[in-house]
Amino acid sequence: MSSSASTTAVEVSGMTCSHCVGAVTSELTQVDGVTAVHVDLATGTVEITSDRPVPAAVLAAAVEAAGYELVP
Ligand SMILES: [Cu+2]
Repeated sequence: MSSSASTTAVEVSGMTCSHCVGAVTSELTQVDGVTAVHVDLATGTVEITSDRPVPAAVLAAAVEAAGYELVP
């Protein structure tokens, strides 16, 4: 694991089942620099690991592309 990797936790609203988790995970995984995505469905928390800092707006756009919303 690289020491320059960073992990960001965000909250996503609207996820209700494993399909939602899959959609959000798939969109975020395609974001440039993102190396891992872990979704906690119970809390709506999404942990994003990237090999470089990823702007919050880029993460928000990916979550929206999946059909969900980032909680500010
Ligand atoms: Cu669902």
